[in-house]
Amino acid sequence: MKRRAYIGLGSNLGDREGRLRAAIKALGKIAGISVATASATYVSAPVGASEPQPDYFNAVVAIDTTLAPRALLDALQRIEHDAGRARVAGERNTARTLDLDILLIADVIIDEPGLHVPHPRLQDRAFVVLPLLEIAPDCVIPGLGPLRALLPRVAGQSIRRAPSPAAAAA
Ligand code: GSY
Repeated sequence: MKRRAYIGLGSNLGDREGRLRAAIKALGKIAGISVATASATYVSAPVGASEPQPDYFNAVVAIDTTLAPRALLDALQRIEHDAGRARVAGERNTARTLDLDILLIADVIIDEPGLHVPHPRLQDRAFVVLPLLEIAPDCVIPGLGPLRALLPRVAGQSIRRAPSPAAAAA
């Protein structure tokens, strides 16, 4: 069964825009995933960082996938690993070469160790809500309702849209 899913991408180390482009390309090469649309790139200050870090580049892509949610998560973690992302147990809000998060998988709700869908902090982050709204304006978040209705929650967060689309030259 093929399902529409949305993946959040972020990078705040190294060639941030290049890393997003490479990650979208890598996603499209995985058997069982096809990339449907990519948002623009959005730039914002790190949320929750305890020490100075570079700004994040973020984007959201829509994919169609036949992978089971756990297999999708494994695939995303392999791409992160290949981009040099080191996961250190217990470390939160550290700078990272690449972060790939499952935001939504159709109308699926999952609450298991290490796998929470929809993404539990989706509604609090302008760097997720804005790019998602750009590519899926009529999206309804299971358990939360229409994505559009979340806009006021993140309206106070400072974020700008970069000129080139995340998938440019991918
Ligand atoms: O949640 C993913 C990593 N991350 C981000 C991010 O992607 N963008 C911004 N602006 N801040 C962030 N803080 C963390 S952690």
